[in-house]
Amino acid sequence: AAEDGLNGWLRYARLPCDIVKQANVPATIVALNATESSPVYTAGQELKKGIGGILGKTLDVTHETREGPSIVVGTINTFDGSSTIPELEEDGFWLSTQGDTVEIIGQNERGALYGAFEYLSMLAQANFTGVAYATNPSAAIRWVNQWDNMDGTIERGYAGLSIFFKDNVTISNTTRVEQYARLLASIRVNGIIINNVNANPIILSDDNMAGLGKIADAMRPWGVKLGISLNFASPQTFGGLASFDPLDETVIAWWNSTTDKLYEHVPDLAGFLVKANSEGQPGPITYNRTLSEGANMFARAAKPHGGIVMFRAFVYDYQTLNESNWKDDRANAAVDFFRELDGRFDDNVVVQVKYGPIDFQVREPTSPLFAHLRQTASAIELQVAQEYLGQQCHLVYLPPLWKTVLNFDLRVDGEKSVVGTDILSGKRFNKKGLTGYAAVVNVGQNTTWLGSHLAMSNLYAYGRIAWDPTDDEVAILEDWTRLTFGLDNTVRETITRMSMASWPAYENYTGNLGIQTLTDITGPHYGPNPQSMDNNPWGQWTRADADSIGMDRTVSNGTGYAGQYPADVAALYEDIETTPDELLLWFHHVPYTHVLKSGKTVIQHFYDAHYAGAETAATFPQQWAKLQGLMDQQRFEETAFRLTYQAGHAIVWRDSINQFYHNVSGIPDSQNRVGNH
Ligand code: GCW
Repeated sequence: AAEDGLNGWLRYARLPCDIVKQANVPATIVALNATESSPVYTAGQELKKGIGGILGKTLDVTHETREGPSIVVGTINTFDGSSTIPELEEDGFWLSTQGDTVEIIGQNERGALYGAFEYLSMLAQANFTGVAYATNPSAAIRWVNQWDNMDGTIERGYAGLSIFFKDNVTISNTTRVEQYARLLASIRVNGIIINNVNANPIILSDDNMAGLGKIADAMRPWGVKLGISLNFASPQTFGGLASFDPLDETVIAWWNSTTDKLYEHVPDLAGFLVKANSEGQPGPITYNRTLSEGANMFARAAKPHGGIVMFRAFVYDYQTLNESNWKDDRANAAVDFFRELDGRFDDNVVVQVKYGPIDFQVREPTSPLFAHLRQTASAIELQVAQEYLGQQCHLVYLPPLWKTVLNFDLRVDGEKSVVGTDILSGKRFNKKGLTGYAAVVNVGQNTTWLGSHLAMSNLYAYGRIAWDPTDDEVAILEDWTRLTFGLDNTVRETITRMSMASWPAYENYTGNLGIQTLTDITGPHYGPNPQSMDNNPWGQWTRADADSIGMDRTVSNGTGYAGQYPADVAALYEDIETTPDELLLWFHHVPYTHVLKSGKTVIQHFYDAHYAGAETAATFPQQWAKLQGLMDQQRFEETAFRLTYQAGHAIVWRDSINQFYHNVSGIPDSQNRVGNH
């Protein structure tokens, strides 16, 4: 069972006999011109393994074209079949199952591997229809980030210790690394940053550079490129220089030679990720240099090697935020820092922007920074690790949350500017090439990878959505469920129903109307703690007092954040009448008795929503109980345990939050559930 968990959605479980009989699969796999360890070679082996599992057939793998029907996998350059293949973009592929020969043809080797996984996904779901289509990625950057520390712990990791590091060095056994790369390749993720953005410079030691070489070797057959996070102060703290000023010649020379050395070990290193001048991290501002000057220093070192720099927009100063100043607002920070730098970044810098302006909350408005980076490549940062969303102890299927941002139209200059399809695709500002997606994943040594079986749907969906942000979240979930749990309808319908109800429920019991996840903000970000949000410099304030609640982010009377959006959107949020209820308290400070569009007061909405959310969570273990016998007992029990816990914890959330606001406001619940009875 542990082995199965490691396979995630790539289990290749045998289909029932009557279904196997319907499958008509050629007897030979031709992995065109594949050299050992190349992604096309991997594709050949994976097809053999998958078909062996799914259909119980043993296929031969060859590397030259053969007479007779076969499964041909290779790149467009090596393909000599008869199909006319539509134009393919980088990493794209063509899949045809219509003729006797199955054609899986990639624009590059990676694309060929992606096509092989696509074909296997169809077979595993007993989909034997004839298809012929080409598919291309929405964006070139589809990465994951791990926040693994060099000592083997993982910041915001909920599934055990690191698979990459231990005791300040890389782990020499790369078995898990390779298994992870396989999962990532199957969802078309093409890059990974393996160490925490709060970076330890020791990753640059000679031993660790050699270790990175081994890690890259383990992932290369899967087309997953390695990158690392850098600590801005490394030249001083690790290199022994007097300074880390990005304009200092000795500092520049140090980074250049360090980068050259890294590329000797990892010739195809994807690049760097940098968190600078944020939450205590060093950065260029320490020397009164701009963030772009800092980013460009790395970009110039990486440029000759074809590397890129993902520079995080999550920059704010938590020491100077002061709640007694009505106009202070952490949400303003990213645009305040980056707006005027647009156009000043080198062309191999990508600014990596969290989906909302604060920090992975249960609901946030779309980051307005996406509207300001017109000449600068940008990528969105999502989080598969459920930091504020129940840390994998709660089932929360995240794509519906991600879609609120990806589908949002920022109306730049009054024109359609949808975040996913227009901005992250590079189309709106004409910057095809370097845009895309990063997700903080934080898998660990746990045999489920994320600590929970059901949480894996989020990782699977992340890859699908980065490839195509219009991909339907329910369809994705159904595919994942079939691949993970088999073809049983009850299992699929139950998991789909629960998953689709899960984010709305979680929002209901942890923080609704745009007030953020009311968790322990200074500590683990887990469990209810509404009082911890205020009276500290972290800037995730609610401004709750005896009569009123919410952040006034209007231009007319508040922090001005609403004005960071293009005009149409700014107007929408400036006016309380047009602000949607779900973001009311993000943008406006109102009395608890303010009446929502739904007709309820804010406080009564709080009470009701918390009851509704906990009620939904209470149905999860009941729904799950009906699946006993429809899957292996281990996954059934482990999941039942988590869902039962979630149902209980949802009540804890409900009662602490309701009680807290009942106490501060003194307003009774119209249904008399809250308070002392
Ligand atoms: O939300 C905060 C997290 C930190 C994290 C930081 C970031 C890696 O609580 O743990 O640090 O965001 O994204 O840099």
